[in-house]
Amino acid sequence: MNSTSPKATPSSSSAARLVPPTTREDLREWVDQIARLTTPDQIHWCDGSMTERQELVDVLVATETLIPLDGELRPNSFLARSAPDDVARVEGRTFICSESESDAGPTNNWCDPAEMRSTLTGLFAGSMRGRTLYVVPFLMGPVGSPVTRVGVEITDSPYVVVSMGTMTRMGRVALDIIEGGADWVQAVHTVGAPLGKGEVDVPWPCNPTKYISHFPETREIWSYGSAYGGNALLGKKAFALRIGSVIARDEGWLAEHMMLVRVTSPEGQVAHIAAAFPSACGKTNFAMMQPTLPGWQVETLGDDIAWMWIDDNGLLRALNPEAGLFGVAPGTSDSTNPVAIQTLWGNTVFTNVALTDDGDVWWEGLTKEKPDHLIDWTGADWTPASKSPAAHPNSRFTVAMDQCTTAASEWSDPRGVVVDAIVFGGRRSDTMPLVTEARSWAHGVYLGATMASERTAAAEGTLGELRRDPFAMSPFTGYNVGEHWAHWLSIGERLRVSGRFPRIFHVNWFRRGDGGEFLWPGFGDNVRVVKWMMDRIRGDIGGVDTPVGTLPHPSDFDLDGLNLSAASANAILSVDAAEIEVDARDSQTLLNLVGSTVPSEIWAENAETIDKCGQ
Ligand code: GTP
Ligand code: SPV
Ligand code: MN
Repeated sequence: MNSTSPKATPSSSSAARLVPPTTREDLREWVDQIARLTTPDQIHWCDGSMTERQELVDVLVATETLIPLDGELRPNSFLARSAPDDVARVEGRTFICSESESDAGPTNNWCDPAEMRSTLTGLFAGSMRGRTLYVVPFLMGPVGSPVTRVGVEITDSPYVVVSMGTMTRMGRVALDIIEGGADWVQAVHTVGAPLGKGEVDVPWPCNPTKYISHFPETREIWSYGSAYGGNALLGKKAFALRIGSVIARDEGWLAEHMMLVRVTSPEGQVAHIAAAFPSACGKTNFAMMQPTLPGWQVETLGDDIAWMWIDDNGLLRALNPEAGLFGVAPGTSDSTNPVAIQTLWGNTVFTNVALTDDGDVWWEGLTKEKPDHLIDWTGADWTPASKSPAAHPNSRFTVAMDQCTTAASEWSDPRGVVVDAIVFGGRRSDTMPLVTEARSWAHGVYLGATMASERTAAAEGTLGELRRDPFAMSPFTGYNVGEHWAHWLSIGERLRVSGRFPRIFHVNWFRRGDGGEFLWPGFGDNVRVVKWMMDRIRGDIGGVDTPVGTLPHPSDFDLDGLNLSAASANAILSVDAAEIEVDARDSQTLLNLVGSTVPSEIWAENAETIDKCGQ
């Protein structure tokens, strides 16, 4: 169908939007082409206004996709319950369709682009029947930044539109930039659930068949069958990381899975820290940290993605391209993350958490006492005697960054901030110490390349299984992982000009004792690690040279007031050379898999690590 068909005029207010609000023929032609393929009943060009958001929310409430929460307890907030088989990113169904298989590299699923196009054309044909096709123009990054990019997502899910309205700068603001001549990334999404005439919709339409496909050469994204998170909110992982990393490689900057904060010490020392942890491993918590040490302040700039570039003075700068938070709910509480709890006071969409009897939300870890009765994330009655969790382990909240009570005013500054420290970290029960500083930029790149973490519920897979997750980007690098490492090394070469290198650290909040308990209190006490980093950046203190880098000298590390046994402190603040050697040799499995694209510097760092273990 085409957008001017009379059948496509459901009401006067939507009709107004049938006239494409752009003079860009290429954009109109693309939307027409997708509409001809997917045959929606109508087309809605999103302007990003509050009126539009309200109209969409009304639609979502009518289809019971959004359940309004109690207006006093959680104003203007909603609960969404997904289909039980659409609860997280699907890495096994995520494809990088580069012309050549070697460009995707051995850690991505590759598919020949022609073959994928043919599969997708078959799946997308008629896929929006009975639905509205929404055209969602959006920006990744604030207006005016050198790295800001434009995307247009076509979707048939109003839940996705509302979420994109929170997670990105969506609507007119992006269309104006396209109008001004900007290129945009094409992102096409369908839930894959066409509606027959008179057929009543389900609250969470989706399809058991799922494809999250990326075409790096043509900068296109095609997503089929899921409405959940990174599978469907295509500005996030698909654009800002997978396609973003390809653009960044080509243009000489970095698109990374990192949170971004500004830390101020009691003496007024300021540092900007970017940290890459795998999914559900503590980025949001770090980004909103409430330091337990007096006088310290952490301000939030971003919680999931950082785009970084070298400015005219040779400094590495970073900004958060998103405008909202899509954070993990379970484990979030007044004691672990009070800032998140404050931020979620209202205007929030919760997905797959539990519903309380008074119309509020609950998840595991929110309160010490479990409520006597809940409706769980599947819609079933739940009591503390129930065997399964009330909230899905990957349940999430979607809320505007503006509402974050610790957001730094610069969070949307197009100039970004100068990065003083880069932190890598994983969830490791053993081996890796609480903190170590890399010996050099190349050693830091090696630590990032070989980092490992135990699997979480943020993606499918065996929970707790240790996997290498280079730069916390394993599911997100849109090109050959070995080239990603080489790209990081080349950024280091370019930083030589100014000599202003961010320091590189590796942290592990997740060491466990023999009984499986966490040895380190974590959360607000992580400021103690940050304090050590700031002392190192200032150059005031030395450290202990070990095979994994420089560890704190125990006398330089602030453990005052912590109830930490000497044995625990020793376990997390030292390394066992034999364990590090085992780990370094285990990393060789990944290096061998990556093969010819592994930079020689990375093998050299691996050899040096093993060498030092023998000394
Ligand atoms: P994505 O949004 O999936 O990319 O994840 P994220 O890295 O932002 O994850 P988040 O900060 O939401 O981490 C979620 C999980 O990590 C929760 O289970 C937290 O309780 C746990 N967590 C975060 N920080 C700490 C810490 O310092 N110590 C411990 N033990 N757990 C932590
Ligand atoms: C992650 O899994 O790293 C997330 C959530 O940040 S999602 O957007 O679903 O990818
Ligand atoms: Mn993430």
